Amino acid sequence: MNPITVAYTAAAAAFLVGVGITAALYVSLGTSADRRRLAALAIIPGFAGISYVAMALGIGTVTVNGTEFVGFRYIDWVITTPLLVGFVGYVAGASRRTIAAVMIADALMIAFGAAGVIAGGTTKWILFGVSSLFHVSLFGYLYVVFPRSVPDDPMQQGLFSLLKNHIGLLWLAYPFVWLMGPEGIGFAGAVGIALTYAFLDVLAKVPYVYFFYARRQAFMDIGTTEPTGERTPVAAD
Ligand code: RET
Repeated sequence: MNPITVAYTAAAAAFLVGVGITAALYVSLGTSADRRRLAALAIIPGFAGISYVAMALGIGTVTVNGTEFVGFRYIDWVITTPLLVGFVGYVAGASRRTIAAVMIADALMIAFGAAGVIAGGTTKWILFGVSSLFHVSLFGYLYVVFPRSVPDDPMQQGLFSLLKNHIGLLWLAYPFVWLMGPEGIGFAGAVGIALTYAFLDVLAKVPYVYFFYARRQAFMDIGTTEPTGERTPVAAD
């Protein structure tokens, strides 16, 4: 069996675990006001899983300018990475406007990266540069803009800082992988790059949704469910 197909199939299975985690989160949120919005987290591993199945089957993969363009990789990223950064903004209590702005900047980063693979010659490097500028802007949102609005709730602060650093570290790898692969300077081949992306994508998404599950208390409105009247004392033993 082709190693790329094996890696993509394994990744698709890992994303299924991610979907399971988002389902568990949904169930455990009960009557929380955040429940409906957080249901959209399921799209992150869900869409990635579908994309990996398509990639394993070779759907959407074409050769352009002598380089393989894995269409579903970029379709997956353009849908799911805005959600990854958008939800960090949501946890940070950012305004709808700010969340929309970060999601658009992210989608443009992916779109310019994809265009860079398709374009050849000097244009490729210009597009890579533009995509990288959007990448840098994301770090500005994560480390400068979002921290300003985080509510005074330790659970929410903890989740925000976890997500921020998870993205801040892992996403740095992507432009380097792109640069090293056949779409860039070609130090690494198609198999190495495919395995690396599969590994990075699983790490970027499955732990991400798990962090929401592990810190779900941040969405549980504990303050309002606290009994307000007299407590019935529990029999002492
Ligand atoms: C590209 C190439 C051009 C320059 C830059 C890139 C950045 C991509 C990133 C992708 C993140 C993907 C994730 C996927 C999860 O499944 C498009 C590779 C800056 C940051 C987190």
